[in-house]
Amino acid sequence: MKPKKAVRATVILAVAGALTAATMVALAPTASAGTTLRTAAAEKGRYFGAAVATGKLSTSTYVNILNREFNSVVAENEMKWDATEPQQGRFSYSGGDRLVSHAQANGMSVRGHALLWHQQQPGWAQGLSGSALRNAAINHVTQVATYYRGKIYAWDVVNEAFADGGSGGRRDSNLQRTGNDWIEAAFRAARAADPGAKLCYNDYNTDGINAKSTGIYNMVRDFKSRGVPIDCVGFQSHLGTTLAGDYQANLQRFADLGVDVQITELDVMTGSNQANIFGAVTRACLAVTRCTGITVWGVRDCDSWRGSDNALLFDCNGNKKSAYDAVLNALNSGTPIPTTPPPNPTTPPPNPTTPPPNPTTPPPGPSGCSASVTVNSWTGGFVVNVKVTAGSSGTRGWNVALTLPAGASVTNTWSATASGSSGSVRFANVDYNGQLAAGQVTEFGFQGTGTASGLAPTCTAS
Ligand code: 9MR
Repeated sequence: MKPKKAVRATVILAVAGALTAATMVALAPTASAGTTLRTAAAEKGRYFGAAVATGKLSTSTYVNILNREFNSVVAENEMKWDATEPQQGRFSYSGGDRLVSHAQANGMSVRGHALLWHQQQPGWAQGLSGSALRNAAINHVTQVATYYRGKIYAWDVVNEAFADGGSGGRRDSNLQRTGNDWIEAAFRAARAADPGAKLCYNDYNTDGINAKSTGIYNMVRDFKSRGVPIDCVGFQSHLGTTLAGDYQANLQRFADLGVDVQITELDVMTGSNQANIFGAVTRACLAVTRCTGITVWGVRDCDSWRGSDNALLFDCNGNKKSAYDAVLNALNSGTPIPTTPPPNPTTPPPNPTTPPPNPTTPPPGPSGCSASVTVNSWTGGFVVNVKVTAGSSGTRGWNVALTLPAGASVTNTWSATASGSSGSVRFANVDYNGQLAAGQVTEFGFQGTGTASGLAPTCTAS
């Protein structure tokens, strides 16, 4: 996509101001000024990240800036579908692994980009449609998110699925033609594969309240109301020479739905307004409590996909630009994420005459264990997420049995070991999730072909 250059009037955000009294009370004391982007952002409880081309990790100017200034990275290309599954079912993680190792060695978190996107699909996927494509896409999400489980702070599960222009609807693509539920199927599969990662929807031309951002807003609201797992929305922010006056208000309306927001691919057209816009975007993020971090889409101007736009914070020699100073100043003067307010000292203590709960009463719940399933199906396939809850004695291990309808079969399983693939199937715990304390919950999942209706799991503890 191209950055949109003519965006409304030239309105630079005047941020701050709008803190409620309650928030003010809860703020941490002002921290000392950070001298790098990463320290300044960390002092405000945020990350500051860059998109990285792993091939440049051996260029010293590049890597010196990266390590000094950034505490989050995202692969510019190496974790996309064409890179990670170049042939169907054959996965390649070398580029992504290199970035993850670099991040781990340098105290950086990793954003994962992107599990599903209509662009940069491998040729074999471009040639698929219908349930074959749906199965392949969900399998891709499952495999890649499982492989990187525990290493990714936030995944762009789905990238750029909404149309430009005024429709506010979905973009046509091979993925969209598998059925409108492809996005929620992807989010459910990602949650089952890596329950610890934040799951984001990511898009561009959403830098303000407009038809496209409103379409996404409505999807997120719908997902939250139906329990589809979504944790965050990424605003790419490939910007031109102006910034929408409601940029911050747009972030805030998403945050008010109960998701985090992140600026995920920031770059800005060169010119007299560039530093102002970088500063205004940074201030907007810091003024929104749930804006957890900012990523710029590259390190130096010459690293950028935008070529002669000179759209980043460092020039080609690695010198800081005035845009850098604007961002650093905005970070240092921004609002820290509020700490949890201390309990109100004027609240009266609980009534001392209320008898304490009887300590000999056993905790509620049966001994053994119980299991429940969430099924996400589409024509020809399904993903099942199984929640195992330990009873009052806890478990040393567990076994879940269920019967699949005729014609259904399991194609892969995560966080459990399956015996059998059709009819009666049993799933046993793996090493790390067998031992559960009373009431503790663990989850595993499996994917299959056919239909998985009416599943009635039974759980046996050992
Ligand atoms: O910066 C990426 C560039 O190297 C690739 O050639 C391009 C391929 O489509 O993707 C660029 O990154 C895009 C990102 O993945 C999604 N949002 C738009 C970014 C810029 O096009």
